[in-house]
Amino acid sequence: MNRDSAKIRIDDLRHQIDKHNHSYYVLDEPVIPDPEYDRLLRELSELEELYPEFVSDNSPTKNVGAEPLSSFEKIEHIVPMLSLGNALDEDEMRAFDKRIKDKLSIENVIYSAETKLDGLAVNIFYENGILKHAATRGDGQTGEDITRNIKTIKSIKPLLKGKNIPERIEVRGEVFMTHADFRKLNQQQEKNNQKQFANPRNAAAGSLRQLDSRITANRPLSFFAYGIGDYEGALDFHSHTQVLEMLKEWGMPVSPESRKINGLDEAISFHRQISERRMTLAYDIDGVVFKVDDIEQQKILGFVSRAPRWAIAYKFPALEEMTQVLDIEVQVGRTGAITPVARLASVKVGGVTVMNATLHNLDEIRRKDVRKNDWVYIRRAGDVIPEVVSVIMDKRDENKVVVFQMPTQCPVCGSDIEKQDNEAVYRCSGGIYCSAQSIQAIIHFASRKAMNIDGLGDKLIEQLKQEGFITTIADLYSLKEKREDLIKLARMGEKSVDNLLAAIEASKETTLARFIYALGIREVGEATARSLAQHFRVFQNIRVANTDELESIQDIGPVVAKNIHTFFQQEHNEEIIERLISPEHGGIHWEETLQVEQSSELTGKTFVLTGTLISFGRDEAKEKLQMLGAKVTNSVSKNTDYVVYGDSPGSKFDKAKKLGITLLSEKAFLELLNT
Ligand code: D41
Repeated sequence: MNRDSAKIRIDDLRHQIDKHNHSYYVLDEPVIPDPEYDRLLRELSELEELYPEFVSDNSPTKNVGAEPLSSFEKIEHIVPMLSLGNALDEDEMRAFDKRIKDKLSIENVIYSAETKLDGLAVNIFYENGILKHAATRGDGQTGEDITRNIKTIKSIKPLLKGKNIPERIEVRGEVFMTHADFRKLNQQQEKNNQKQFANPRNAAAGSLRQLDSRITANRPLSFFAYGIGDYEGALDFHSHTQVLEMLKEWGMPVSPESRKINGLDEAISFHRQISERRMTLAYDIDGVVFKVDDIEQQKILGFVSRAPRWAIAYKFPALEEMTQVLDIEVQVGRTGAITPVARLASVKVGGVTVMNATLHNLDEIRRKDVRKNDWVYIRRAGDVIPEVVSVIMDKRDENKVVVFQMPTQCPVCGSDIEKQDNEAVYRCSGGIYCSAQSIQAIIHFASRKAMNIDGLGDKLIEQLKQEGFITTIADLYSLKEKREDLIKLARMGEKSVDNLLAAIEASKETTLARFIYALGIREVGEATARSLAQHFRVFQNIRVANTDELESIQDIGPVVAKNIHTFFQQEHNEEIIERLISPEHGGIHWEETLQVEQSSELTGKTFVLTGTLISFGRDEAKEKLQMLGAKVTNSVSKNTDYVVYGDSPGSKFDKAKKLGITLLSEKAFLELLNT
């Protein structure tokens, strides 16, 4: 690069960084992730070092941070709030350690280490132990007066307690938000139709910089103190460790993850330990801060351009990165839930290469407005599944992005995709047929309360599926033809194969209720399966029942009725059921106590019952009608053939009259049954 192009690049970088500073510090809405920002800033410092003639006091390298918002009062810090240098890898950490040893002419450095919280630095000023005012870090010299907001944070005490309280002291620390509080806040924001925060840091920043402190009071903010600024009073400390101890004694919260460190090797290993535990902490951290523990040594080291030479932030790989969405596809979970997934241009996030990120569900895609070809932030936080945080709208090319459409057919098995009105998720209705769900389906089918196949556990099912012995539950009943192959299977002896085949054989004799339950229809548990068996008696009637009929059964609401109906509507499911119950194949059977009489005058007729019947209970009447092949539904419509009324009939009686439907008194009904 020559001098001219360096000048152009320097100007360009300064312009970009200024813009990002404004987005980050003033608007609390960063446009690029931190590592991207760090790269720009580093490139600029390097160029300024190579071409000192272009160094300027207005450069963002000289002035990290932003002007305070005009709407807050300004407060000057008594002692400036310094910034922190970074080490991005072990080599840079070694170089830092070496600089200190050289400068102090010592062999080994004692550090005080603490987690680096990803929040906002603040300065809290106490006079005679009373909280007087508090300010954001601002540009390091002057911050914004956020006293009233700081006072709403529960862990920050308005009075210092204990002995040796100085006449005046500046306490420095970091305001942040825990993951749990962040999630709660975003849920609350959604309920109130307010904007979502992209991450806990933005949420903390947005909450702290409210002009109305009543809003801040409702935001769950936390605080850890990490040091002191100016003070006046007889304080007795010689190390940073003692400073933290002192702060703790006065009642200030201090990070529990702080420790004295003996030398570089221990520092590196502490950084690694914290890095491994990072995902399990309740809040975001982006590194470990190492500070020379001895205050005298700190004084000798001093600082360069607003950063102390005695401290460094040894950073972790960032948890947020940006990349491009190559496509949006759907995945089918073990329970049939359809989850949209963003396929990404691969990117390293938190030290792991990420190529996919979950988009959770369709509502989420619409809310974030994520489209194919968009640039997005990817985040790996508390858990390990990376997610799309937000779209970088600045980078959207309207001509290239494609709006996502939920497919209507399962990508794995082709069955219909269904959604229930009260749920955000879409589901594959393929149940027992869909191979994405079949393991789960087979495990359920074989379980004790279903077909009760002894010895067919989760592990074995998985193995049988992997080796191609079974794909659906129907295949279990052909296993006997593969006895010899099964014996060859790892860990399966002759005896255990025969035991398994015998258990499968024994499962064929069952009850209708168990069989229905075993099919694993969504939300059809044991009790519902029993109600269905009791009501319909004959399996065939369940298979053809419409949702009205199903809803007429106690405890079956519209959602479950729809699940049952949709299940039997799927051709694939019907094929499997046929195989299971056909005598030539599965041979599953049960005693059908009540058979439908061949045909009667009432076959196919629809009845509604209303009022109290004297000769028999409502259920008994229903049963009798069903035995004769009639249907009994709950509500009167133009499809109703007869309405039977007992004592004090309800509105169904009036409706039937209006629609001109044949009304039967109990006496007339009995006569009809007897013909
Ligand atoms: O947890 C932190 N974010 C943190 C920030 C920390 N644990 N210690 C810090 N120490 C300093 C010095 C060494 C300059 C007193 C800091 C910061 N500074 C800091 N935070 C924001 C800018 C600088």
